[in-house]
Amino acid sequence: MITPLAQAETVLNHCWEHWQAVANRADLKPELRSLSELRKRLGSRLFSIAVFGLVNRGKSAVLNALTGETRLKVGPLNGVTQQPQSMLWRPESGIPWRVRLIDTPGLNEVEGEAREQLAWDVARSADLILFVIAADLTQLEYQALLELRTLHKPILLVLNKCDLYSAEDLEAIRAQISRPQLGLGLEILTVAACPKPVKVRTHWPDGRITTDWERPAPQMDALRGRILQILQTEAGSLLALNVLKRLDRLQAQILRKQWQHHAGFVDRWSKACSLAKGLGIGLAPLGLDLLLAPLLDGLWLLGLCLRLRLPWGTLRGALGSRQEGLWRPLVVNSALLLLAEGLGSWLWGGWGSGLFPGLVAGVSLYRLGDLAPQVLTQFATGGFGLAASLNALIGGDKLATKQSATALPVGSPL
Ligand SMILES: Nc1nc2c(ncn2[C@@H]2O[C@H](COP(=O)(O)OP(=O)(O)O)[C@@H](O)[C@H]2O)c(=O)[nH]1
Ligand SMILES: [Mg+2]
Repeated sequence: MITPLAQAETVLNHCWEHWQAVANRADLKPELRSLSELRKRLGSRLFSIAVFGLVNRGKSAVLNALTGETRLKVGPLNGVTQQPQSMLWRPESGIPWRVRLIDTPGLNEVEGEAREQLAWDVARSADLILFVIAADLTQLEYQALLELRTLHKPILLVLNKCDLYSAEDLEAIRAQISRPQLGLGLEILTVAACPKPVKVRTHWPDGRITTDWERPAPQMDALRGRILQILQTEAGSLLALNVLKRLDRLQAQILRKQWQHHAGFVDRWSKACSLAKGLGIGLAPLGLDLLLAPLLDGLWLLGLCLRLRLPWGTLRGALGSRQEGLWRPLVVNSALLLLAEGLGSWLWGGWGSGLFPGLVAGVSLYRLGDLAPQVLTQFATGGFGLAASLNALIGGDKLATKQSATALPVGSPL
């Protein structure tokens, strides 16, 4: 059976080869560079985990405790983590993945559009998101979670600082977060990344009693165990899903630039085809003109697809799709043409009978020009099997951790 990683690789390679023909275009350089990075990413066996949450929830502490090293600065003051920082973690022998852990500033510290964009970029690049909280959800945390969920990524909710709560309190917090009206359905993992120091009294043989403060060992088993399980069972699918989603965005960006770059051609071609259709139908005898109409429509669409280098299958998808396809306006155009034929011969007869349908056919094709780019782009974006692979991954049962971005509650039940 073909693995999701192999499937993603095939799609990515098709896409890469296809756009190589325009590799020397300056305006497409950033997208092609990103394509090449995605290819590297797919071959790297590097799994990316980003941590999000408000300030002081213990995000940096959680990552330190996961790796067992104090590599990130931890502190009670706001702004200890200023920029996203990443570190590599080799989880365990026997797991063929390296993990990139990405620490981020608190979401309530992120100010300004550029910083917010950076947070979104980190979230998009991650294969798995850890959202760290340290008590029941606040309104801000809930909103942030809803936004993150729109990325269609697996999110583990990490309830940190469990050393500060009794077992009953922890159960109550979990129940609060899991209540159905929040609609989150997230997996909650309870940890203590950096437990509060406790007083330890030592009774010495000579009768002395000393008191010291000692920090208990972190309690990370639940989170570490879950991450290792994901790495063993789902990492390939999650990486494939992430790469394909980013490819989807890249492809949409490339296509947007294609339409901009070829705007002049599209306009000239649409005008030329409309004129040809108008004249052809105006001059052709009845019967032949009805055959000519779909042929010229097809020629116009084919010309657009070839010039814009839209992937094969775009036209089939755009014409064949039941809902958003182009067949509906094309059928309307044909019906209009038939009507115009009838009206033309009834009103004017003879030579005049061809002019009216010719005019209607030309204008209706030109008007279709407003609709076609949008529909073609939509079907081209999912070309090379991208849409099918994404649907198989999102809709399939391969991902136990996947969360659907649909069915979110409207308004805030907090
Ligand atoms: N009691 C307790 N305090 C913690 C725990 N984890 C982190 N902290 C404290 O929370 C504060 C913020 O930690 P930090 O990792 O810098 O938070 P960040 O801003 O979310 O990255 C620090 O003073 C940590 O010592 C925990 O498990 N238990
Ligand atoms: Mg921090």
